Amino acid sequence: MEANYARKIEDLRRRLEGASSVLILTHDFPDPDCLASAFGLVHLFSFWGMKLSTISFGGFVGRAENRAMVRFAQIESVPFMLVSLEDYDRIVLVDSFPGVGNVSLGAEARIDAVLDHHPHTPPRDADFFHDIRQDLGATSTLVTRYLEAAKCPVSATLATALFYGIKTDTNEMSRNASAEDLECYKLLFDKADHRLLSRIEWPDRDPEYFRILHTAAESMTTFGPVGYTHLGHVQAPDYIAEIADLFDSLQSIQWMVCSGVFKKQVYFSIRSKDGERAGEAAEGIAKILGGTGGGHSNMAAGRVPLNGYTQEHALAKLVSGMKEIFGVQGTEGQYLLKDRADRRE
Ligand SMILES: [Mn+2]
Repeated sequence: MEANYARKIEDLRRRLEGASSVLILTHDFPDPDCLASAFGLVHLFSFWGMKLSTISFGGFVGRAENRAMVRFAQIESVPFMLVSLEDYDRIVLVDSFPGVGNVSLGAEARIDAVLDHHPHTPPRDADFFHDIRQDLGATSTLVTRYLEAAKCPVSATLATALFYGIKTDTNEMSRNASAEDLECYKLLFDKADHRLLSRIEWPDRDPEYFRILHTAAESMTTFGPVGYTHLGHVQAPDYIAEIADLFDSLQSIQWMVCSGVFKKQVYFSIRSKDGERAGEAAEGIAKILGGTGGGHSNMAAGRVPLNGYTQEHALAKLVSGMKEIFGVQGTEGQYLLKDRADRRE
């Protein structure tokens, strides 16, 4: 195992050799795992003598916890729209894969390295460095291994970020967590700054969060074992994932689907309690609606352009697609809060 990482990081180092600037790209609406991974790579690359590594993403950081992480760990980034690709000698993609749709980088752009743990298979003739570890619950685990193998010092702040990345992506070691994730989790636990961690995990929240909670509860509908809620327009798409996580805890359901509209696209997140076919379902629903989707067996997401259709039309299609994919076409929806309509008056 160790030797494997040593070889991998040697490949990566060679791939970056001679570069003085590296652009590290994450998903447009980054989660703690990709932020921590990118932050870890900044440390690794500077340890390797690269003068400039810049973290960038197309959207912004939405969840209060993630914003707290960026602020307290001082993870610096540049908005993708302000980045000139030609200013960078190398481009590295973390926690994502070329052409997946959640990264602003154009399909024609050159990529030098990809580090990911989502189920993607690089083409045989891929001319970029790639380490795609589907067996890992978090890219942060992979980056922790790289730092270890490179003997790069890990500060308490970096350890905290990586720990939180693994913790959130594996839902505290309960989701897709491998022995390696657990090993890194323990290692980072000892190195982390737990006061900093607590400030990240219990952040101040803006009123928008509470408005969304209210909307989510009011719109929550069950179709047998499938829960569904729609948040309307959201200020950041990661609220959708957050609500999917929270509402997946409803007793009676096996699957949870949450949708919302952001910048003329319907975003949706799917959770599966038993870790069954969430990724497949997201792909299937996206296919029916003409969008993109995919993910893990127990957590997945997708997005569909409105293409001039109204939100209502798109949602009706989303709901019928969802019912088809989960095989609950004949089931009538039940509001979680039965008196929803009355209470609205
Ligand atoms: Mn991840």
